[in-house]
Amino acid sequence: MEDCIFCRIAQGEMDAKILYSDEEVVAFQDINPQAPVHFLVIPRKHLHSAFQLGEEDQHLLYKIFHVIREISREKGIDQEGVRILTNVAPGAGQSVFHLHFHALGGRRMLWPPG
Ligand code: DGP
Repeated sequence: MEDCIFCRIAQGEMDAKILYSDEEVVAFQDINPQAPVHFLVIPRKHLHSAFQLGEEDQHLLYKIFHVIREISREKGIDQEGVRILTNVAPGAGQSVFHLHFHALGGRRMLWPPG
């Protein structure tokens, strides 16, 4: 989608610190990190949110979680704990309307979240 910033990052038209990229998914540092480690993993396919996932996207979900695990290992946070989340709709905090999973670590996570 032309006016989607995450599509533009995935296509290399906008700068981001890319951590991983293949034909299906892209991972990059969050521009406004909320923890010592905070990255996002997105499908290249433009989906508005997790609620637009279809049965045909099952592999994509596996892939996203696989990439999160691998990057978490590389960053050395996989053992101590990683908060993985996706916001759906503004009321839950979604501000970019291209499906993305946050992965946060490197500090103690609180529950309940704000
Ligand atoms: P959410 O609020 O759940 O939709 O998360 C959107 C996240 O995206 C937020 O943590 C900040 C991040 N973000 C927004 N714009 C950019 C950008 O242009 N580059 C990068 N790297 N991250 C962005």
